[in-house]
This record gives sequence, structure tokens and C-alpha cells, in this order.
Amino acid sequence: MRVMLLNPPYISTSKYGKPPLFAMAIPLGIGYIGAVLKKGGFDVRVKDMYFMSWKECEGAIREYGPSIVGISCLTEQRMSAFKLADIVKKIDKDIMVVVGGHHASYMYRQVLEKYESVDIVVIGEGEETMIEIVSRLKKKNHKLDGIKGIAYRKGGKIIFNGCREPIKDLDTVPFPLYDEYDLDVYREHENFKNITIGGKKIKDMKSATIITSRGCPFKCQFCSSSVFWGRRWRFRSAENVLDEIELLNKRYKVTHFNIEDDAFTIDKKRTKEICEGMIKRRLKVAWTCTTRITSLSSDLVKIMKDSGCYLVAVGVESGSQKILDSIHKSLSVKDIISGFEMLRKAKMMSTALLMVGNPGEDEGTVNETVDLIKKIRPFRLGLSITMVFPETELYQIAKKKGLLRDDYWLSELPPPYYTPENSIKQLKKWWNKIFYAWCISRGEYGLLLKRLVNSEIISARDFIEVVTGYKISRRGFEKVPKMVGA
Ligand code: B12
Ligand code: SF4
Repeated sequence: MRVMLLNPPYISTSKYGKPPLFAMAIPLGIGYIGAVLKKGGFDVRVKDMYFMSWKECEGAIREYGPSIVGISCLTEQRMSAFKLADIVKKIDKDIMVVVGGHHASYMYRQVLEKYESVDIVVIGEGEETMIEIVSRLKKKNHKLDGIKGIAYRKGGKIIFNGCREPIKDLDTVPFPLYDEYDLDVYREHENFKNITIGGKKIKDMKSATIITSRGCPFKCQFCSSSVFWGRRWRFRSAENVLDEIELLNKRYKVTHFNIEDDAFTIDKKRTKEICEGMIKRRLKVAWTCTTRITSLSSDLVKIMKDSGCYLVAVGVESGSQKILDSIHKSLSVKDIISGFEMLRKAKMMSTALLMVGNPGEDEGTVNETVDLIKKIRPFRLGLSITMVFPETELYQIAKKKGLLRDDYWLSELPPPYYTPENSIKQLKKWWNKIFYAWCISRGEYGLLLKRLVNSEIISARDFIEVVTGYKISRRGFEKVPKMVGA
């Protein structure tokens, strides 16, 4: 019995002219499920079809000849996932199509009602559920009754078998099936092209993404991750993580790692053990991670740096305490400033992940963010306009305000920007204002010029304010007031 697990191709659903994704990362979910199935004795193929044409996808499926196809489905790529399901059924209607991942999990009822090519939706964590499905389907006259974590059609009805308990010990899950990926494909973004570590340019290094924990104890209003994985933070042991890094380094010659956990350093002791292990095992690797600024300390940052970490991405979201509080970020502007100061002292590069357009955003809160940027001067900026994803608290707010209904997801549109309070035009202007402020704070005039040429510009008034720190008012030039609490 052959099982094929797919990450669907990229299709631009962009209504707002958003460019295709630059960061290419290994779709680990299907790799984990593949590893569990392989361990269970099944024939498995994992295929990242992200940059494949529909024709190539069809060819690859025909060539392997699976009886079961599993497809990942994030909100952004939902239409691609459903189109792939149609292709599978066109090849052979008896192939069982299972869809899993964030979007399918939240919208399982809609998916099963509207997309006939999908037979089963796996809700939540997929490893244990998928092995149970495949084992059942192997038998003649199989039934899906009682398999926790799935929804399917039966007698014209949608049956949901209830949620499955999360895997207790993540160390028991085998490493993703790395043999199945073309690891040469995953490279770092152009933004990092000038960074050189140990005499080698980051963009030329063989790069991999890994995940060492699941879940997040926080509950930010816009975030889909904590809804999906739950607020209980489950983590792999330091030894287990080190074994994976060593395997990727020794067998696959990977020398650059992005640790994609939502908040990698929540357990400082475990982080320290991982760093010490990298040094002890003489793993000459460069790595980055994403975390919360309050989950770092100067001692920890030092050992992270000693073990090869050169950049930490931090969820900052806003420079306005009012916004931070209303999105439940559980973070103070003061902590952000002192945290970035600590990173600077440790000579650790930083990316500030920021949003513009959360509920309550106005000129004043944007100015506070501009002010924060000037203070913390992160090495890179990950700035996005707030988008609405299913099942988040923001989704409920957006629905109440009439921005969208569940049937929005049946359209080909991308996840919508949160626009009940500010227009897209306004949000883009603010985006530019923050971006220009960052460019100026870092002396990135090339990037600033590129943006000025390629996009709508902010008003001359805002531009002068960002560049000089002075506002033009009826009284002439006035210094932009410093933010509260800074
Ligand atoms: C790494 C990452 C990326 C990478 C790789 C994405 C990928 N294809 O895996 C890159 C950089 C490409 C990326 C891009 C984006 N991402 Co992203 N990303 C992540 C991140 C941080 C980790 C993903 C991961 O590897 N998890 C670990 C593995 C084990 O989990 P998993 O992939 O979810 O798979 C498990 C289950 O979902 C399920 N499952 C998944 N697929 C399948 C398939 C089958 C058949 C079955 C049975 C089960 C199953 O079982 C798996 C094992 O348990 C998550 C946050 C998070 N912690 O999950 C955000 C996250 C998935 N991303 C998100 C978003 C919004 C995006 C972007 C839209 C960002 C943007 N604005 O451009 C794009 C969209 C990309 C796309 N192709 O559509 C949201 C998704 C929300 C949603 N409703 O879809 C998340 C949850 C972040 C968040 N905080 O909200 N992302
Ligand atoms: S801290 Fe990060 S992962 Fe956790 S809920 Fe907030 S945004 Fe999501």
C-alpha cells in the first residue's frame, strides 16, 4: 500500500500584489508523518511540490501510483491543496485523499461539504492519526469509526470522531524523512546575502529548518499557532534535538539551521543544554531562531552565540503598549527596549517581527512603533500588515465587524487584511512609514530607494517626520514627542 504525502504548489492568490514567498522552508509536517508511516512498515513518498507545475505534479503522482494521498493545507494555499486533490481523483477516483494542517483542521466541515475530492480531514497533530487511518484502509471493508482526530462523509453526513490527545513524548516521533526532500533547494533569503559566518556566505550554505517544540503558552489575538497546537508547550529533549542537528550536519551536509519554533528559548535550561551540546559535539553550524524577548538573558545569548547562533527573530508586533495589551502579547515596551539593548551588547543580530493594522491602530500607535524602531534599531525588520486567519480571536472580531464570513474561504482570495478600522491604503502608508524609519535607523538607503521607486510613497509630511524626527505643524517644525514609558 503506497502513501504519498504532498505540500501543494505555490499559487499566487494575492489580491494586494504581495510578492511570492521568499523564504523557502522544508514542509516538516508531511516529513514527520512520512517518518512515522515508514517506521510502521508502509511505502511512503514525501514530495514538496511548492515550485512544481500542475503537469509535473500529475506526472509525479502517476509515476508513484499511491493508494492514499495526504495533502497539507494552510489557509494561504488552500485552493492549491483542493486543486491537487482534484488532480488525484482525476488520476484514479479510488485513491483515498486525506487533507491535514491548519486550515483544513479549522474548516473541516466546509472542506468536506464543498470539496468532493477530499475524503478525510485530519484535525490537529497528524502522526498518530495518519498511521491509524492507513492501517485501517489496508483492511478490506474498512471503517473509519472511532479514529480520533478525523472528520469524513458518511451517508450524506459529516462525521467528526472527536479530538485526539496530543503526543505525550515528542522524542518518540522519528525525525522527518529528510531523504525525501531536495535539501539543496532550501536557501536563505537575499536579505541575508551579505552576512558571512566563518568565511562563508549564509546564502551559499545548505540550509534546513527544524522544529524542537510544539505549542505556545501565550495567546496572541491574531495567532493561529497557539490555537492549533494548544497552550501547553511540549518540547523535545536537548539530546534528541542535538541528534537531529548532527544527522543533518553529518549525513546531509547542512551547515545552516533555522529553528522555527514559535518561541524556542521558553525553557532557558533546555536551550543552554542544546547550545552546550552543539559545542561539545563540535557541530560547526550557523543558526537562527525565533523567540520571545523575555525568554532571553545575557548569559543565554552568550552561549547561543558561542554555539553558532547569529540572529534571533523576536515577536515585537507594536511599539504601542495599548496595542500590545489589546492583542494579549503579555509584553511591555520597556522589556522590548531592554531586550534589544541586551542583544546589541552581545553583538547578536536581531530581526524585529512587527505588525501594522491590529485593532486599535491609529496614527498615534504607528508613531509609537516608529519611535520604538529608532530606539531598538533591529538588524532586520519582518513587517507585515495584520491578516485574519480562521479560528483566531481576530477572526471572531473581524466576523462581528462584517469583514468576512466563513464562506470567504471558498473564494480564491488570500487571507484578508484586518480593514474594519483602517483602509488598505492607510495600512500600506503606515507600513511604508515604519519601513522607512527602519531604513533610516540602519542606514539602509538602498532598500529605502528601492521601496520608494517600487511602491506608493507616504506623504511628504510623513516622510519629513520619519527622516528628521520633526513634524510640520501650524507652529512650524516640532520635535516628535517621545513615547510614553520609554
Ligand atoms: C515554518 C513555517 C513556515 C514555513 C514553512 C511552511 C510549511 N509548509 O510547513 C514558510 C516560511 C514557508 C511559511 C510560510 C507561511 N506561513 Co508559516 N509557519 C511556519 C511555522 C513557524 C512552523 C511550521 C512547522 O513546520 N510546524 C511543525 C510541523 C510538525 O507542523 P505542521 O506543518 O503544522 O504539520 C502537522 C499538522 O499540521 C498536521 N499536518 C500538516 N500537513 C498535513 C498533511 C496531512 C495529510 C495530515 C494527515 C496532517 C498534516 O500534521 C503535522 C504533524 O503533526 C508555523 C507555526 C507553527 N508552530 O506551526 C507557521 C504557520 C503555519 N504559518 C502561517 C502563515 C500565516 C504563513 C504564511 C501565510 C505567511 C505569509 N504571510 O506569507 C506563509 C504561507 C505559506 C504557504 N505555503 O501557504 C500560519 C498558518 C495559519 C493558517 N491558518 O494557515 C502559522 C500557523 C503561523 C501562525 N503563528 O499563525 N511558514
Ligand atoms: S507568542 Fe508567538 S506563537 Fe505564541 S501566541 Fe503569541 S504570536 Fe503566537
